[in-house]
Amino acid sequence: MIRPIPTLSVLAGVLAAGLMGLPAGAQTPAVYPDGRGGEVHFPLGDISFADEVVSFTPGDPASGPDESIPEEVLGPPDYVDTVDDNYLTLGCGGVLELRFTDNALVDVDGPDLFIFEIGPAVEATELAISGDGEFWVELGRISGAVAAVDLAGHVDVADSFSLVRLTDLRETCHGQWPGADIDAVGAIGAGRRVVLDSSVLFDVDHSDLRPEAEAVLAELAADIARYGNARLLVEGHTDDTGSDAYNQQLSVERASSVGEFLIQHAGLPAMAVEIVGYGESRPTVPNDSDENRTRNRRVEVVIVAY
Ligand SMILES: [Ca+2]
Ligand SMILES: [Ca+2]
Ligand SMILES: [Ca+2]
Repeated sequence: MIRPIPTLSVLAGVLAAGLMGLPAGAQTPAVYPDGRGGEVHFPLGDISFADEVVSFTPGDPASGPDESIPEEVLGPPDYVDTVDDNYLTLGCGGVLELRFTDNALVDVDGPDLFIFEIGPAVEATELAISGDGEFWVELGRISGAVAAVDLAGHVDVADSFSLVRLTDLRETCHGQWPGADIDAVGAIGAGRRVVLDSSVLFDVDHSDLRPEAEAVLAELAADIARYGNARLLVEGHTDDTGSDAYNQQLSVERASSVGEFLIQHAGLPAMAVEIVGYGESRPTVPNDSDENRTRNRRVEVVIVAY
């Protein structure tokens, strides 16, 4: 279920396309009906929404098979009326875990996470978010008419999150649709996530940029400059070879090299760039082959426009 990381050549192609007149950063704000007569604005448009189902544990009782397909929650809201099946019924106590891949959930001014729930009222659902799948930040519950959640007070400005977990709180356990009915999950507070392959950026065990890296990063910097006001999270990651402490240090130094280059070339003030080293703590895939370790050695840049 894990989407392959774009290779740098693909990325370079995307960035080149960005320079040829596409909207800056492929960022197209859009407004979506909230299902209750109102609208919700998403600065990143369609990429704002959840991209992958990590797991789904139906509740007990569960709903019928047509309402128990977790992939119906992915992408923008598409529920039209009660006869379509474009939503997931969690079932009583059901648990759904979702991943953002092309975007990252961050704290911006105002609400950051929006749950598109269908039906007459938002049924009580507990929300949690995570960056690594192990440490979860509990955001509390949504219920009544409230479907938006603000991360402020729960997270740090340098944090980004890729995982969201919804747990039905067993308040509606009867009828055809037991538990919460979810159409879509979107990040209002979001940044575009760009993944850079460390083997292109750096020589083994080094943190100074290779000449080949500078050409790619210059294109990324030009792309970022088109946003106008933006802040960046630059996140370094390693594989699991070597000690935790060594990998932590290497990941910080590599993220710093990328961050300093982008500050110089994207015209951003230094305070707009947060450097974070995650060491080996957030692998994209299990560190069980050379190929997977290569994928885990990366620097991710989250671009948050404001
Ligand atoms: Ca997405
Ligand atoms: Ca917020
Ligand atoms: Ca849907």
